[in-house]
Amino acid sequence: MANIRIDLGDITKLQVDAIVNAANKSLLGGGGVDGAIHRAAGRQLLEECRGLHGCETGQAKITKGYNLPAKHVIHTVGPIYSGSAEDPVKLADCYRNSLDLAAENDVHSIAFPAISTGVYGYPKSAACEIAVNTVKTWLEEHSGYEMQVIFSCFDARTAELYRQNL
Ligand code: AR6
Repeated sequence: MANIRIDLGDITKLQVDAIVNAANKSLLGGGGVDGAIHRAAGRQLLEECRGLHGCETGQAKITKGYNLPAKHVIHTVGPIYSGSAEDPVKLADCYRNSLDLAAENDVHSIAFPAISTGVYGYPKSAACEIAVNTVKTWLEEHSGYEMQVIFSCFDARTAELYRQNL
């Protein structure tokens, strides 16, 4: 699809309307991509996040990007992988709810990390397939809305998995 691309590198460097954070329910920072986003955005991001009072798994909340090149951060909470039937449902919810929130906020370019595939242990290949299918479906259902989607991959193996699924 013309409006989807893969970027190999650090999501915090991307100049887009919104980057998505793979956060935890507290929304108060952590390791992985969450830590990198908070470090790059600065203290003000944490202050705004305190006012959001957390987020449920599969849901999404939006803040400003502060010192990031991205205008906004969309914080979503992926499922902690357990092998249950809920996992793929919640992971798909993350992508769909982030895109809905993006569109409500006039976001026309958005970058996603591979949600849940780090600390939360979701098998990369399965997670990648869900990410691609959910994003493609959303774009098809919102074909009148201009949206560029970037899959931000921190390592070459993840980028290759996206390439295969696209
Ligand atoms: N840019 C793009 N992708 C990245 C970056 C980066 N700078 N850093 C890591 N990744 P993870 P999760 C990739 O663990 O599994 C946090 O502590 C990484 O290689 O960041 O959803 C939160 O606070 C992996 O493929 O998120 C939560 O507690 C992907 O991002 C918990 O981790 C997601 O890895 C969330 O775990």
